[in-house]
Amino acid sequence: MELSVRDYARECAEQGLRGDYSRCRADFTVEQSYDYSAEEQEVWRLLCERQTGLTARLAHRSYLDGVSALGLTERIPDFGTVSDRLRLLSGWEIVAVPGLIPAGPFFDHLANRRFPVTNWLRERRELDYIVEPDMFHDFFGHVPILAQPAFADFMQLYGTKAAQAFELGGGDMMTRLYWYTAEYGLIQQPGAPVKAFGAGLMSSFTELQFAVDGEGAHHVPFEIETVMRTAYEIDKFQRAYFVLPSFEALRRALDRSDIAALVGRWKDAGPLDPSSL
Ligand code: HBI
Ligand code: FE
Repeated sequence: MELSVRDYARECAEQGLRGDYSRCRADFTVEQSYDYSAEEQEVWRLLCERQTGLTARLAHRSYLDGVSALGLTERIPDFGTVSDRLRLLSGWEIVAVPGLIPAGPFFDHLANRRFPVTNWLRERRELDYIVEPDMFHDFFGHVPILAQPAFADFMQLYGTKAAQAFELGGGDMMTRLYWYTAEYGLIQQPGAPVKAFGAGLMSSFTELQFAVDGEGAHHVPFEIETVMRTAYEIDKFQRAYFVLPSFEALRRALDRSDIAALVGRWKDAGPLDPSSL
């Protein structure tokens, strides 16, 4: 049984999560009321200014194209405007949410080409690190690459297959796939050194630099079954980064995977140590 919005709101408040879940609809979306303070706009500008200094060199071309096409860096973006542009580019749209939402509704949004974007922004003292996803992580990290057609298809397919995998007890395996691609993925770009595209990297000043060309960053060729078996850590730099040959390869790998068979084979096995790959 899915949690009701009210039960989830109470749980989030008890756990000290920051979002206001009191105005959620049944699918956990809210209105974006565009009434950000001058301080919030300034924090947004600072975050974007600092991060675009890095992404120009370290991010994949498709990510950079997405940022320019969607117009994200001048001020806090308007959700409706970004949705209109994204719809034309890849058939995706964004919806506003108060923060983390339960896995079921999250996958349902993805399966319908809607990306949930958190409607509140971190504070000035949190420029470097924040535990929960905020608007900067979601907008600057996740949204630009949704304009890339093969990645856009992968994310929709992920929503569909994740729902199925969770029911079979393969939740951890699907979460690892998301973690090592949508959050911390690296990719080859023809004629260039390895680039980044994952949202956890795009929204991190320190880990983006470490992951792409840091001394000691461990790059492993992408292989979907290995990725789904590899443990990860949430509050340290990753001990392995998987490198895609192309976005099309990612889409194809998930499309061709028999998720039920993979889950059956590995769900009860202990995870692989990322340092050992
Ligand atoms: N909710 N807003 C939001 N953003 C996420 O990335 C997210 C979520 N709920 C569940 C969830 N992610 C996880 O289940 C995925 O990491 C697989
Ligand atoms: Fe994220």
